[in-house]
Amino acid sequence: MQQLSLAPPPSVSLAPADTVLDEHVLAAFEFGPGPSRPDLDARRLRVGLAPLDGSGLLELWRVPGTVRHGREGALAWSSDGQHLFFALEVPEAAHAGLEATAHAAYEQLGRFVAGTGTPHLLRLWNYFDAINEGEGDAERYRLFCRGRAEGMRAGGLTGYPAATAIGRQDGVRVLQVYGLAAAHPGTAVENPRQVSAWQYPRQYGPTPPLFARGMRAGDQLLVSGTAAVVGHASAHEGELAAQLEETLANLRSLLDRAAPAGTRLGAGSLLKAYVREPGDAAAVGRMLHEALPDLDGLLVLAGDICRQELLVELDGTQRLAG
Ligand code: 3EB
Repeated sequence: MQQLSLAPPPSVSLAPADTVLDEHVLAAFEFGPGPSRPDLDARRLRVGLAPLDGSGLLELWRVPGTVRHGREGALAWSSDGQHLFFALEVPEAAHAGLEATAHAAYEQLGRFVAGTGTPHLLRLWNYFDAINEGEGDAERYRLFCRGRAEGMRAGGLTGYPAATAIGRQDGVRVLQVYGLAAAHPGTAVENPRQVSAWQYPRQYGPTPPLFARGMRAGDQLLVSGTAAVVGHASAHEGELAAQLEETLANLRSLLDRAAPAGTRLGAGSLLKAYVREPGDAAAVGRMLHEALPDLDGLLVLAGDICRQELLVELDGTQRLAG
């Protein structure tokens, strides 16, 4: 198979909160309330989702090369020349609502990555408050989807990266868009159990979500937010355990399609679980450790899923068998 990514992809791990960020750290995610302070170190990103299991851990993205980092206006960046991490945090009050905010953020990040030697988007994370607020097509997730599509077009972004979109429960009206781009394109992968998100029918909103189910880069699969969506429909409304099992079936199906034989969910998987009800965290942690006893790591975070009826979503990274 052709190797598109010349530099090895970043390695991802969970680390203690007081880990010193050396020159090989591309990004360090912290979770929980508190201000994001990329002004102190552009690599230190904070997402206001309450950690419910794996509390206080950092999600660390490391590269073999030497990382430079800095800021350009509202955008924080870090790069070793092969991989670029970027973070945009845009107050919704700075624009006329969430749709315009998403438009502006995506246009800005499209223009920014185009001006670097690392223009190929691999992975994006989107976090914003109250994702399910608003009725029908006025739901904030749908407004975000529309603004994202407009901003991608305006910013010259073609092709769909792996992505996550999750609602914070913190009341802070700031759109956070974080991402990873590379000098060489990854290979986007879809899941045969699921309709591609960009082909979702009209009933889920006027503008479909633009993301790939996964992105393969070197010996790693970047796994998008995955929930109990089969075909295009939500399965097991209101049933936590059944939704989690369906989500694991989706992940296994994605690996069957995208990963070499010998890659299994478990060893080599680093997962984040987003749970709508904080009270579900312990059960989700228990079920995941039971199903995947050799998991590399798990963070359980309180977060809202983009469809009201979904209770849990997983994303993460998967090391591929050699
Ligand atoms: C889904 O399968 C669940 O809008 O970027 C997962 C991952 C979901 C990314 C996004 C949405 C997004 O449709 C929701």
